[in-house]
Amino acid sequence: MTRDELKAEMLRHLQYSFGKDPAHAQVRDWRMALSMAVRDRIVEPWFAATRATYSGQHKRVYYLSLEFLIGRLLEDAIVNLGLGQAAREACAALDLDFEAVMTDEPDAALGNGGLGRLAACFLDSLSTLSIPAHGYGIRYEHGLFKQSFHEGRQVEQAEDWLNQPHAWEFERAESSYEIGFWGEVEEKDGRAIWHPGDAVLARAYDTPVIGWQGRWANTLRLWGAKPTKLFDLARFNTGDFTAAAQPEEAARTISRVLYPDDTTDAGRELRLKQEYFFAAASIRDILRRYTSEYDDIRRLPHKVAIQLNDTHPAIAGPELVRILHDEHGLAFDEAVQIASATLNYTNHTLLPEALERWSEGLMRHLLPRHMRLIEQIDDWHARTTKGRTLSAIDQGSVKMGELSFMLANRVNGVSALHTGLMKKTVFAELDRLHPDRIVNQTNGVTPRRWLLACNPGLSGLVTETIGTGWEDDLERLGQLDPHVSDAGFRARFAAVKRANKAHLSDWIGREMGISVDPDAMFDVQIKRIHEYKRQLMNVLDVIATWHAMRGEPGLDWVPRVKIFGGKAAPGYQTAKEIIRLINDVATVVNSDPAIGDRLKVVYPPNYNVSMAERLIPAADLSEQISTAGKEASGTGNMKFALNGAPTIGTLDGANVEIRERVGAGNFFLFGLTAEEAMARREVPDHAGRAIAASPELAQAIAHLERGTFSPGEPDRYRHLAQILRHHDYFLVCSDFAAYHAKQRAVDAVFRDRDAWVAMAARNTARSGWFSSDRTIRSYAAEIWDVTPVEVGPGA
Ligand code: DL6
Repeated sequence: MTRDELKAEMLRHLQYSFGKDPAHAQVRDWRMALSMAVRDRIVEPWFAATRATYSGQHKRVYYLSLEFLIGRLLEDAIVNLGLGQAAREACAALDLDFEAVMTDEPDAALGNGGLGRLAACFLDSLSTLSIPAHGYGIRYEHGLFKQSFHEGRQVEQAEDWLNQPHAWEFERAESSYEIGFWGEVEEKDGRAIWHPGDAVLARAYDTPVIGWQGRWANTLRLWGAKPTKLFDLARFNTGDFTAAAQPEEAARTISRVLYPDDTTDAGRELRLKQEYFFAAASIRDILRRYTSEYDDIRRLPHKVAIQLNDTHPAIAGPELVRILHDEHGLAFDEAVQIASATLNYTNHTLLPEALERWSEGLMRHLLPRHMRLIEQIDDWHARTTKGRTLSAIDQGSVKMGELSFMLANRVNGVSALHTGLMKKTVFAELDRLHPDRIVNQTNGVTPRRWLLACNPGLSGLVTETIGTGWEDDLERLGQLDPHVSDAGFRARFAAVKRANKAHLSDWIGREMGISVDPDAMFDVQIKRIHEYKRQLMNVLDVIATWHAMRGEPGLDWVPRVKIFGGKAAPGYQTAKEIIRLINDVATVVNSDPAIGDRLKVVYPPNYNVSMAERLIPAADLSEQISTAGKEASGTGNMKFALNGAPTIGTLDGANVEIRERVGAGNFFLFGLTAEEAMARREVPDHAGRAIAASPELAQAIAHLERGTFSPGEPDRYRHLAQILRHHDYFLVCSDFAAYHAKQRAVDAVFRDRDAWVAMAARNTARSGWFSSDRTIRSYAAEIWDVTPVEVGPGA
C-alpha cells in the first residue's frame, strides 16, 4: 500500500465511517481513520485463514485466558503488515504528528501482568506461525486500574478504555449464548438435567490478530455479558426505574471489571461467575464450530486442543464433561476421557496464595451440576489411578490446580526451574501417578513488538548487520555475535542505546520534572509490586548507596538512575507501603544537593505495556531479583536481554535459562538458590543474623526506623522494618549483602564502557531463543499436536 493509497483510505474513513470534515478532525478522529484503513487490510487474510482452516479440516487451538494484556494494537498491525513507512508518510502528507496519532490509542489493559502479556505474545506468534487458533477471554469494560500517586501513595481509578470507540473489534450479535447459574439438578431416567435459576447472555466481540507479514490472522474472541431480558417495562411503568434496569446492571457486572487483584478474597463470587461465564461460552462456541464440521463427537481431541491459561478457565473441564455426558449422552467415563484428551493446563505460579481454591459451598450453590461432576471426576481419578489419597476436594474447597491436572492431556510449567519445582512440590503426587503429563514450555516474547516496533534504532542496526529475516526467526540474532568483537559495531550499538536513553531522559523531564543524565546507568525494575519480586531489596540498596555517597562524597561514584514501575494489588497493604517508600526515598534523594546527579530515583505512575515499550529499549541494567523459587518464569527479563540490558538477578524462573544462553560472564548473578532459600528459612533468626553481618543493611533499616524518609511520620515504615527483622519470608536480608556487593561489580564494569557495551550486545545476540515463536512451536509439537498451515503469498 502506498502513501497515497493509505492517505486516501484515511480520508475516506474519516468522512464516511466517522462523518468528520478533515478541517475539524481531532487526533482521535485521525487515529480511528488510520486504524480503519489498516484494519481493512487485515480482513482479507483473516477470511483466507478461516477458509483455509475449514477446507483443510485443520486441527484448531483454543487458548482460554481471563487475561489478554494486548496494549495498543495499531502499531502491531502496522508493523506486521509492513505499513510503517506508508503510515508515517501518509500522516506527514496530512500534516499530522505521527507519534501523537499512534499514542492516542488507549492501552487495552485486559490483564494484571506477565500471565496476560504472555497470552498476547502467544496470539501474535500463533498468527505468525499460521496455526489456526482462537483466543477466548472477557471483554472487560474496565481493564486494570489507572494508578496515580498522591503524597507517594498509590491511588486507583477505574480504567476506561471503552469510553471511546474501539477500532479493532467486530460485534457478533448472532454469536450469543445463554449462560446459566444457580438453580437445581433434576435426575430423570438416569440422566441429570440442570435447571439454572438465572442466566445471562454471552455476546462475542471479535478482534482479528494479524501475524508477521500479513500471512495469517486468527481471532481473539472476547465475551461481553448482556441480560437475557432487556428491560422490565412493567416495573418501569410503575415508576421503579432502578428496579427496571436491574437485570441489565446485574448482567453487565460480570464483564465490567478485570479482577483487580490476584491475591485477595474480595469479590470471590463475582470472580467465579466470570470464570464460568467465559469458560462456558467458549466451550459452547468450540463445540458449535466442531459439530458444524464433524459428526462424531468422540473425535473431538483430533480436531481441537484447548489450553487453559492457569486455573482461571478450569471450570471449562467440568463444563465440557457436562455437555458430553448430559447433552450428548456419552457415558461418564468416556466423556471424561474425551475431555481430558482435549484439555491442557499451564501452571504459572507455585505461590500458595495464588493457587485457586473455591469453597465447595459456593461452587455447589452457583454451579450445582458442576460440583456434582467435580466429585465424580475426583472419584474417577481415584478409581483409575489408585491414587486414593489424592483429591481435588479438600477441607471444603475445590483445588482448581488438581482438578485441571486430572482433566488434562498435558500440564506445563513456564520455565525449566519452575517445571522442576512443580514436580517436586505442588504436583508431586500427581506427577508420580502421571509421570509423562508434566512438560516444560519456557515462556517467550514476540520480537515484533519487543524489538522491531519498540526499538527502531536497535532493530535497524540488527537488520543492517545481518539482514532481515530475524523478525520471525529470532535465533538468527546469533549472527551478531562475531560482530561484537568489532569496535565499529560496538560503537553503533552504544550510539543506539545512548539515543534511546536521551529520548527517555526527555520524557522523564517532561512527565515528571526530574532531570536525569543520559550518561548515567539506567537501572530498571518494572513489574507488579510484590514482596517476592523484592522491590524492597532494591530500594534498600538505594538507601545504602545514598548513605555511602553522603559519607564519601569525594569518591568517583558511577552515576545511576534507579527506575521503578509497577502497580500493587489494591488490597495488598505491604506492597502499597513499598510503593510509598520508593516515592519517599525519591523525594529525599532527588533533592539532596550532596548527591546531585549521581543518584536519582524515578517512579513514573501507571506502568503499562506502552510504558514498558518506552523504558526497556533505554535500560542499561535489568533487575530480576526475586527470591529464588518464587518467580515462575518472568518475561520482562527476556525483553531486557533482547534489548541489550544485562541482568542482575537470582537463579530464578527463566533467569536460569537466560544466563545459560547469554553466558555467565554477561549476567550479574547473586543470591541464594531455590534450595538454599528453602534451607535458609529453617535457620532461626536468619534475618537478624544477616542484618548483624551487613552494616549497610543495618544502616538502611535504621533509616526506615528513624523516619529519615518520612520526617513528619517517623513510624511510617516501622511495619516494613518489622517484616524485615522478624518475618522475612522472602529473604531480603539474607540476600542483601550479595546483592549490594554485586551492584558494585556492576558499577565496575559500567565504568569500562567498552566492556559494558560488549556485554550488552552479547545479551541481544544471544537472546534469540526467547522468542514466543519458539515457545508456540514447542506447544504445537509437544502439547497440541498441530502443524502450521502452509500459506502462499496472499493466501
Ligand atoms: O507465565 C507468565 C507469568 C510468569 O512469567 C511470571 O513469573 C508469573 O508470576 C506469572 N504468574 C501469574 C499467576 N499468578 N500469580 N502470581 O501471573 O505468569
